[in-house]
Amino acid sequence: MRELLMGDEAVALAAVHAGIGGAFSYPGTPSTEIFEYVAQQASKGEPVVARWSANEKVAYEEAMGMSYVGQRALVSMKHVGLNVAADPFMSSALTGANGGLVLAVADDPGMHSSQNEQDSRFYGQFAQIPVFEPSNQQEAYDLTREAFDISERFGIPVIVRLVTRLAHSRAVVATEPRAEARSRPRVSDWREWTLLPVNARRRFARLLELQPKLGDYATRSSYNQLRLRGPKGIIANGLANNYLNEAIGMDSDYSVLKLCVYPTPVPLVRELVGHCETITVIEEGYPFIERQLVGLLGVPGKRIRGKLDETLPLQGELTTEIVQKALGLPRATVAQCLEKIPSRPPQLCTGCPHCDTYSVIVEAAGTSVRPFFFSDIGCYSLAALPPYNAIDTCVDMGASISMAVGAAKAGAHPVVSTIGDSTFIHSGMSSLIAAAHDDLNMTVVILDNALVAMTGGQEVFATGEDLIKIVYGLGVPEEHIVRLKPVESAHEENLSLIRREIEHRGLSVIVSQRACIHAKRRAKEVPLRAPVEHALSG
Ligand SMILES: Cc1ncc(C[n+]2csc(CCOP(=O)(O)OP(=O)(O)O)c2C)c(N)n1
Ligand code: SF4
Repeated sequence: MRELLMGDEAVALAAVHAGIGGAFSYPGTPSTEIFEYVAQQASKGEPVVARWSANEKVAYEEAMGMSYVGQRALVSMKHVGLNVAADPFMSSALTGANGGLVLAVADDPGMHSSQNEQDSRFYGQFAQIPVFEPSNQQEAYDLTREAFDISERFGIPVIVRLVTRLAHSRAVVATEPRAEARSRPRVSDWREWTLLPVNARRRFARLLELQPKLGDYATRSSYNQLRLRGPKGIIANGLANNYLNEAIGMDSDYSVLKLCVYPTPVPLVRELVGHCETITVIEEGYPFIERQLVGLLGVPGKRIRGKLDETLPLQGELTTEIVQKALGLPRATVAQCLEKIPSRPPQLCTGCPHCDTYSVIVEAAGTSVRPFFFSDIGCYSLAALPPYNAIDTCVDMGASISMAVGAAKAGAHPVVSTIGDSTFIHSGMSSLIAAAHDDLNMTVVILDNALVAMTGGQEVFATGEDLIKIVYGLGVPEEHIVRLKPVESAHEENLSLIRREIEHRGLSVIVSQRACIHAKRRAKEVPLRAPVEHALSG
């Protein structure tokens, strides 16, 4: 079969065709569509479980559980999600995998919709497991299928790393017939998955013993391709190969190593370096290969060019034009035209409930003492901009409450934290327990818009009275759990209510309850598609 697929969809379909029992994820651009495509396949009758998880750590552990009992599992997330899942991820390299366990992680160079840039290849190296990095949608499909086989062959998890341009662009993909879903026998030795130090030492030794085999596998992989021609050498990773091919064409005299499977295939790198006088390393992401190549002292007699000597920029996405410039080739004119397009600042939708909530917070806060406004990641982060200017911090999911705890403990007042419902469930709840336990002098506003709006409107685990019950269950005094309806007609009432709770010398939680204006439309759509995609963070 041939299908027109986004990179994300190619990964999802490959996983379904590889016979996964389930897919687990927490939304985040540019990875969201991986899970949504699996969910779409499940709704068409594929025997696959697809359920959003409360956060990425939970998603990873759910996938581990499925692998442990012998079924194949896919877990997907955006790059910063892997920071949240890092704890089980790192230990899963020791437990290993039973049913194939594949982590699809989507990096966002250029920060199109993220709070930072990071390169997940380092996580693969850190955990000492294979990383597959497709250069196009066909490879996204093929390599994901191979990832499940390799995971089972070596008994370890495998990372499939995508980047935004690949995740969100489409190409025709030739697919293979679906494999029969097979369950592997249960793990017979309890010591494999029980990482008491005595077992963990043994499992770590096993992981170290695997390394030469993994290196050998990567060197032989047909996805790593070495083409020896002239004395000018190039190493390009994953998607960067597209920019390179566009810049130099297929018949150029450059010697090229196309790198898509890690651990780094050292013999191939050595062969290229031995053959060439200069090596230009073109990487989408950090200078990961380049650093390995240069080390502390460089390669005697060879010139290594790349991000470290500023031949290519250290920050942002690559483009064909950047690659052309790095190689001293004439620059295409397309980029010059694109540079002239004015940027459009993101905005909250007209009629958004967050607008009413923030206008009342700003008015209640007054002008004499500006509160310390701690906030979080979601559509509501846009309240950092005029006319609200009501956000002083936005760092990582869940940080608003924990940072407010730190500020309250330092004696600051007023301290106001704003957090969305999904972010609260993701990682705000655990911080609120401490605030409630010590009855800290701070005000938390939970923006309950009944869905995960910023990433396209996925469902939340708790909204309305269910959310109130969670807040109560975490120990917040009932008399300081306040419901607020963010509508213009209730403005005066809301104003006195927020003023009262900010003045209260203890913890208050105000739950602002009104659905996102896209909620009804979203409820009708299966599978879910994004009503808005903000350029701020997702
Ligand atoms: C660790 C991590 N995972 C996922 C994301 C992507 N992301 C950004 S905001 C957000 C949730 C926003 O939902 P909510 O808190 O309900 O606010 P809303 O957008 O609905 O206002 C997600 C999943 C992220 N930035 N960081
Ligand atoms: S998508 Fe919903 S929550 Fe986000 S800005 Fe628009 S109305 Fe507000």
